[in-house]
Amino acid sequence: MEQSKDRAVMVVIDGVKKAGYRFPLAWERYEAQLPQCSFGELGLCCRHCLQGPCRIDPFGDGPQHGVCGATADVMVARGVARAVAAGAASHAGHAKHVAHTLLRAARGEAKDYFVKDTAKLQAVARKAGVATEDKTPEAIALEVAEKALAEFSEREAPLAWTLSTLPEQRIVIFKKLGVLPYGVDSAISEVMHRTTYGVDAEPLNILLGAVKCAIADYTACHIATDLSDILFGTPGPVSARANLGVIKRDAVNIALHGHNPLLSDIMVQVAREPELLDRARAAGASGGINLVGICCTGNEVLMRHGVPLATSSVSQETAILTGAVDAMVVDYQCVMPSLASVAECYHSKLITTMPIAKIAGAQHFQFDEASAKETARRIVEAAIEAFHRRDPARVNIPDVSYSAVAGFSAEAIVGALARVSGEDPLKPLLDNIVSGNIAGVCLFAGCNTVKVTQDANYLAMVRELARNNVLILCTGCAAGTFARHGLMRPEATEEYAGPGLKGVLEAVGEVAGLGGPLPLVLHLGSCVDNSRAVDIAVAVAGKLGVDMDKLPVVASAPEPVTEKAVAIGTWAVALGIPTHVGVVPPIHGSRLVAGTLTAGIKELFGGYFIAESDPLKAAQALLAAIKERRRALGLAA
Ligand code: NFS
Ligand code: SF4
Repeated sequence: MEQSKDRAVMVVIDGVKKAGYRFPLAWERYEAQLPQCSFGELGLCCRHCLQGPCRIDPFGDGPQHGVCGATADVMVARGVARAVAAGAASHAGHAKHVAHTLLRAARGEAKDYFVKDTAKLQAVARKAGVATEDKTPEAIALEVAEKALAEFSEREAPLAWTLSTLPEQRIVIFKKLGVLPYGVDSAISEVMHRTTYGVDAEPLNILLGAVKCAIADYTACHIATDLSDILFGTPGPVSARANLGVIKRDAVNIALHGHNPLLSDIMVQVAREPELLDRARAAGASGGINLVGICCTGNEVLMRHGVPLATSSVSQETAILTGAVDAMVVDYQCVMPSLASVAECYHSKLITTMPIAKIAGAQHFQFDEASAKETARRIVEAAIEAFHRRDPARVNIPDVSYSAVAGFSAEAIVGALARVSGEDPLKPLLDNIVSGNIAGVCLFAGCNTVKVTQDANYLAMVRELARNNVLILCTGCAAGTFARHGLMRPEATEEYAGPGLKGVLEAVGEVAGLGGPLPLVLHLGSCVDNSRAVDIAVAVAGKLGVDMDKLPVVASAPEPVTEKAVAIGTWAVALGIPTHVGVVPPIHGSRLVAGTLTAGIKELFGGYFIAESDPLKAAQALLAAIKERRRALGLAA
């Protein structure tokens, strides 16, 4: 199988092959794993106690129960629930990290952080129920941070961020089904409890536990987005470039990889300091210091500072293989441990920064918010030092990069629409949905995987949906894909949008002063910023006076990898959204679980999973879901 549809990625892979270097990359390591274990693929393997591992024979000839008596249904449901819990734990860790930093900033204990966006602070305070009259921004921020942190442990009441960001009808459904979380961390912990040896053995009950945890995950994502905006600013449209061609031969290149803006935003601030720039130039880097982003932290700095995006998840190793990345700085999540060995073959430094995410072979610079800039400066110095050792003969930077317009936060979208229809900004969006110029909305989210030729599913699906006048939103590595392929440009609108959609994107782009149409896909940010998509959907639902499961809104993770993607997909379904996954998670060992997630769950929440590996069939399924909803709303389909 071809590794990637991304020309730049292929140039780099071919380059190292031709040069005779031997690096097994993710794709080769995957091949070495084949055939992967079918018990695992089906979800029919359990290791939750020391009597295991237990496996169930999918053909019915061998054992049908684990040692404790767990059935296939129980095993598969427990597997799904634990994946959701792990994903939620990641988002919760990220969100708490931001909340603690906001708290420390408000107390004056983290001098490099401060309230940057007071309007967002006010808005979030309102949501969180924090009074703001006669208070300084710091005093408000302190209370908001405390409120946020209080969302994590078990409380007596449902969570402020869940209640204040979702429609009332959804909350009623959640309450009725017992899936309204009373604490983010406690919901995660509850899944671990109920899926351990000898606890919950009712598969549908376990799945409801997974849904509850997924709603907690949504809440954590929203907190992460809100508090990051307070500290670093709410994104607005910004132009940048994307793909490996943004790495510069004549500059000290530092790749920012991972997730949290706490580190990467500070890196951006420090890399602009004249003293460090002088040192880079003195070292022979006439182009100064060039920061590039990878994965979600790349999205964070792309949408707030226009930092170019180098590449995304599955191709992260190729950044180092250009031979011109002097340092790659990582925090946590989606960072392949293999980066250490790839970096070792070059002059590149892999720098870890978080106490919970060290990598053998990497250099560790402990990051503490109290001394953030100091650490960031030391990292830049280390990169300059590595630049001295770069071997120009091994540099192979593909000449591929596209311009991209990013940073469409909910606020930015409403702001752009307000220029069309001041007093009632959502009206043009609604009018165009009603008239059918916009058939519906699809949010693309999630990763790139070795199991699909990188980007292939995204590209096939987005063209098909856009041609059919579906408005496209994107986050995470989905956004990375579209940016790397030039689909986040106005030119892509001209090329791929159906006539109705094109007209809308042109009209809004003109009025919003972009000097051309809005890009074909609207970049909402990182994976936690899927919460921004929810904000938009909730506002539209409110305006239409319906719950979210009535909206012609769908979601897709065509190339998912992580447990975070499983958590996000699950909450999207719980919020009433038909959600496609292009790599089928290990659920097919249980007809009951697979059937519930792809069909039965619709009766409870309105949303459901569409598991389809063929991108064109997937696009058709999403279009059918959009049409079904349009008809139910009495709109022409
Ligand atoms: Ni989302 Fe971001 Fe990318 Fe997937 Fe990983 S970077 S949090 S999980 S791989 S989209
Ligand atoms: Fe086997 Fe049950 Fe233990 Fe799982 S929990 S390993 S099925 S005995």
